[in-house]
Amino acid sequence: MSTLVAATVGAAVLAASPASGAASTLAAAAQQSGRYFGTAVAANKLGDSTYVGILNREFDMVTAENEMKMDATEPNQNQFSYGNADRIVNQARGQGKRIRGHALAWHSQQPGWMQNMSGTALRNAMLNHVTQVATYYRGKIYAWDVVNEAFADGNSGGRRDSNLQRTGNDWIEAAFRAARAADPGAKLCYNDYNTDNWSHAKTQGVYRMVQDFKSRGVPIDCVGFQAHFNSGNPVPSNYHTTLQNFAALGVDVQITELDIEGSGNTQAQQYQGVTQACLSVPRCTGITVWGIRDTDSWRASGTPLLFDGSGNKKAAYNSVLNVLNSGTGTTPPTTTTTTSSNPGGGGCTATYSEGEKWNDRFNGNVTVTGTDNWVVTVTVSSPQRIIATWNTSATWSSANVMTARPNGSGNTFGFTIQHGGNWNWPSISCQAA
Ligand code: G2I
Repeated sequence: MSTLVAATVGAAVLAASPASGAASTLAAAAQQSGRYFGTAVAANKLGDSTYVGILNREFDMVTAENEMKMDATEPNQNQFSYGNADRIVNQARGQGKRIRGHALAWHSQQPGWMQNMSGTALRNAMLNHVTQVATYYRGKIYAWDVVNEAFADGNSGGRRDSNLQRTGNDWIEAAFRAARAADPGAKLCYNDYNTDNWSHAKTQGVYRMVQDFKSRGVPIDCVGFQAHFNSGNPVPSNYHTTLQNFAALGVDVQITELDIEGSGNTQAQQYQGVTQACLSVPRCTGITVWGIRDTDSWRASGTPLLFDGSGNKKAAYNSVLNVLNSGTGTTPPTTTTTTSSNPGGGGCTATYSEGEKWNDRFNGNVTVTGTDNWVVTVTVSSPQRIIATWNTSATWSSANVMTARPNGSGNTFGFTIQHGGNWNWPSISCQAA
């Protein structure tokens, strides 16, 4: 396997300190392109002032390293326990940080009572867990890892055997539907490791599942790439391709558990490559590292993180910060724009922007520039239906295709889409009339 060694690595990127005027923290630097920079946090370290100092200064997204897992949140069936998870959530929210929820359903870290279950009883217990935990944290979670690590390693490209898998192949989509119903505002992610190399069977297997989910309207919004790297499993040279191909399915992609064993410039270059890969994909919305100091890591002996055991910034820190500050980041969309011009001259641009979301429906708005006399075509995909409009006069040429014209309210109009589980944005085009 070839490792990623960017041709552009040079003194500027690995300089000891950021250029003047550039952002001086990971979060501020990531925010310049609309992204976040997060870390995993352990509740039992929140009394460590060095740890909390770095956390508060550098990161704007937090993942509970273990405290939201099934064994932690439901130690006895139907008895939920949120103390340690809440400590992390409250600390993060108190500092204005967002939360990635990790993880609702997983073959590992199951409480003992669940490990011994099977069949319908296990399926129902899993769905109840997803519903209860996602409901408890409703409105507080940016994105949930709904299902974690469900694909097999090796060359099969298929599912991992587990008690959950043996409840039926549809257990993953059932978990996603339950999560959507419980917290419609959270992005719902599938999260896995060894899915970074585009040519690996496991990557392809996950890709086919996401493609299938999107085509059938199963509610999935994002794919998490854990990104645990070491010399035996280096950053692949085709990482950008992997992220871009998943994003092209209509999902956000996120680096969710990044750590890279090593030291010095070799490690810094690998971190640089991962950061560049994310910045080059508009729908790569953020990066999370799996811990703060090397000594906080689950792989502490591999010194895989951005701060040393004393909390000092490593070369890898500076390389990540400088890439984030380089101004090369594409911007994640909350809007999409189409421009068209008429053969005889005149044209217009229509910009779609996301509105509010509910369990069963979401709003969208379109703003037209270039003319006051426009015709905008809004096409939704099955089973979606437009059930309300405002600030426009609308006609339908088929159930999926709406034609919108000005009604004297200006050049911004909106609509509500009943989505039937399909959260894709409509496609829009405008004509100057
Ligand atoms: O294994 C690395 C990560 C792989 N992807 C999913 C992540 O959830 C996973 O995180 C690790 C944590 O970093 C470890 O901290 O998950 C492990 C468990 O699967 C965590 O290890 C556990 C130990 O197994 C327990 O013995 C220990 O009590 O950490 C617990 C708290 O330190």
